Amino acid sequence: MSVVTELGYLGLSVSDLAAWRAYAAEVAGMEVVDEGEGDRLYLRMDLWHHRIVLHADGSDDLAYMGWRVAGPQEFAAMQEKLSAAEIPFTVGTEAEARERRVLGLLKLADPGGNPTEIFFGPQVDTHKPFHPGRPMFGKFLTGSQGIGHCILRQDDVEAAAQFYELLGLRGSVEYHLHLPNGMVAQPYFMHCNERQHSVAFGLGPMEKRINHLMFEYTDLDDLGMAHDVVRAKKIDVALQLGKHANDQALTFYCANPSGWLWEFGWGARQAPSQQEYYTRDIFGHGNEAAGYGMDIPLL
Ligand code: MBD
Ligand code: FE
Repeated sequence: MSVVTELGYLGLSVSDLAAWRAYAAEVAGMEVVDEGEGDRLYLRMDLWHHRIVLHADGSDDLAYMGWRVAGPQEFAAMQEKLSAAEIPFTVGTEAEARERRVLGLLKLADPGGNPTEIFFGPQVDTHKPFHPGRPMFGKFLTGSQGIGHCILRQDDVEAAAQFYELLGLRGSVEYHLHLPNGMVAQPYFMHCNERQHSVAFGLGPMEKRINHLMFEYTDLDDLGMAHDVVRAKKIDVALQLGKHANDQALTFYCANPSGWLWEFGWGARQAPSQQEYYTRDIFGHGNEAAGYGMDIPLL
């Protein structure tokens, strides 16, 4: 049995690399690494070589998601599982693995068409202390919980759930949200480690592949500092500070330079062992800037 253990890395397509460099460092506090390639920047959140690659290729969307398996045996077993399920994939060449700074990877697409990679053996630069892009009180919460979570476009929620179950994630609908138009939004959340969810979908039609990336600070004061910077720079806030019912994280959502959202968070609880659903959040998360696909009534 081979299962993915974390959402390990992300590739983002961007049009304005300079704006992204400033945003990642000065707003979020990530470490920007420029290896002089010209077409990309690396974002560090911990001791890994990188957690995010910004590819300056002109589109402003998710480029790929990297899901980790433990090692070479699990990587081989995952290939067998995908083949048995008749899900097409290609095994990355040595050059492709080197480009991602991993020992091995395969490439496929999820049912929503989102480019997906499964890898093992990330390059971890234990000799190079994490150096935040701005002063930080604490760290990014990664480790066995991975980078954070993504909300993705999926036209067929059932197919998406089946695909991510095959990869080894678990979950179901966690909210029934009554929309002004009389419909009930039923977003679906899935996890593969202590992080309450690593991927979610089912929020309706979306323009981009990704609605948001959520990442988490270990220290509440870093969330507060990020919030101050976002307000001082007058960056669009789509959802105000509030606490979700499912992961119980204190978060807010603001626009990134590609026009989709980053959800800044702190204090999430771990996934309960049995399924629950909610009809609203604990507090906050009021709608502010419209048009980011998060105009949903969480309260
Ligand atoms: C989340 O992280 C989220 O983005 C939404 C919409 C609801 C609950 C938790
Ligand atoms: Fe979220």
